[in-house]
Amino acid sequence: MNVSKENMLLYVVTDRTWLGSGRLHEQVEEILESGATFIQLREKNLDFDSFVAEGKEIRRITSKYKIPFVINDNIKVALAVGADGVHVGQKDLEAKKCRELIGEDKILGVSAQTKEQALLAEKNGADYIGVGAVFETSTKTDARPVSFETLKEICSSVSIPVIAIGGINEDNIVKLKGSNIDGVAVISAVFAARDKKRAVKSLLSLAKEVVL
Ligand code: TZP
Ligand code: MG
Repeated sequence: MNVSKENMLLYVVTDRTWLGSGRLHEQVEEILESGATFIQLREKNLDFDSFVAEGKEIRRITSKYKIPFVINDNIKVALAVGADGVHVGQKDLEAKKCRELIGEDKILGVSAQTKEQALLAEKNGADYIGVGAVFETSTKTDARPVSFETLKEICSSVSIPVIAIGGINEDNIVKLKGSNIDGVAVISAVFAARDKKRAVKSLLSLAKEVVL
């Protein structure tokens, strides 16, 4: 499935770390209402049934807002939920195998840290590439740093959309200008924010400036 470049602008990845007593799907609704253009459900500690139940709630909301919705790293969950696709990293199932399992109609996102990985992912059926960590982050402790030069090189090498991820916030997002990315992916800049609506609106308008 082709994803439109407009959908890559502000890609929000879920995280329960700052959830407190709230419900994740309610936060996702707030985030979509405020203009997020893509949602990835990322769960590292849920069992299959709870992951699917959560996914179905978020599926309902993303459908209502007509926003693409992918599941991190778990094809079985993605299919059970009726998500639009999956996102996999370099340590997960390889892109080619993922594409075979999900079929041509689903979205396949792949994380890459080098030009070679990005080109291979594109060849193997990826619809977009996530590149990072572009800045320091404590959200994913094993994230490898990717330089601005490498980010730029990846953008000019592949013809599918590229989004940057890792430590991106309202203060540093402008530093990505000139890299030729199609959007940014964030976790803590939205989920750790006290006012998520304000954070999303601000990041979206900054992302538009960076991508232009
Ligand atoms: N992949 C590379 S960095 C990262 C992921 C999932 C974490 C992004 O989280 P944050 O809070 O936006 O730095
Ligand atoms: Mg992964």
